[in-house]
Amino acid sequence: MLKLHGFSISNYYNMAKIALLEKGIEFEEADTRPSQDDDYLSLSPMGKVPCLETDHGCITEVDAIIGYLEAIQPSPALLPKDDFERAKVHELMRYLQLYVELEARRCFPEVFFGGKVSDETKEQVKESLAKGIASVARLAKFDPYIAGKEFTAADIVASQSIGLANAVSQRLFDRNLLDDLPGSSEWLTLVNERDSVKAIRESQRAARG
Ligand SMILES: N[C@@H](CCC(=O)N[C@@H](CS)C(=O)NCC(=O)O)C(=O)O
Repeated sequence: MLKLHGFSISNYYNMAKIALLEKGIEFEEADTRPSQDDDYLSLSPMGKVPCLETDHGCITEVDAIIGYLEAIQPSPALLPKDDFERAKVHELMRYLQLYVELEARRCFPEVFFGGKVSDETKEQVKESLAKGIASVARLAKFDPYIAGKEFTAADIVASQSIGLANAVSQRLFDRNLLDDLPGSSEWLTLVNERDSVKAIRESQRAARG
């Protein structure tokens, strides 16, 4: 059986878990923290989570994990069959991760972990986040899903990255990113109603106690 390594507060872990739940694939969870121990590095070369253990070996990186799940269980699809539409979903996933999530992440130490981030970093993140969100706004359709008529892997990534980026933006820059993404509030409501996303929230609640 597939085994997903990670922990319920990790948004990347939750992206992989939502994909498994959406597809109805049986899997077990291993409560695993990121680690630089040799044992874990032999499973996940950067020591990050998620890591999906299969009968053939391990897969890391959310895009690769979702691609694998799509290949072993095509239905329900999380990627469009049409080549162009599928590329557009991958494009959105990259934009969300590189230009929104990773930029916001630079401020996580202050927003989530009680640390401090320099004013210079904050200024840079404020600017790059605005640029990143504007690029997502140009790509997003919210019709009603982020890439169009169907729920896709881009909705999964967006649902687990925009909220965290917005927490950074609201806390440090007093700016609601959803205001810069027309249609996103309705989309978020729709995505939050899915059983897979509800299950994630439930396990997060349980983990926080
Ligand atoms: N690009 C990776 C990102 C995974 C990631 O950054 N996971 C975080 C937890 S949310 C992690 O393991 N951080 C520990 C580290 O960066 O060493 C993916 O798509 O899976």
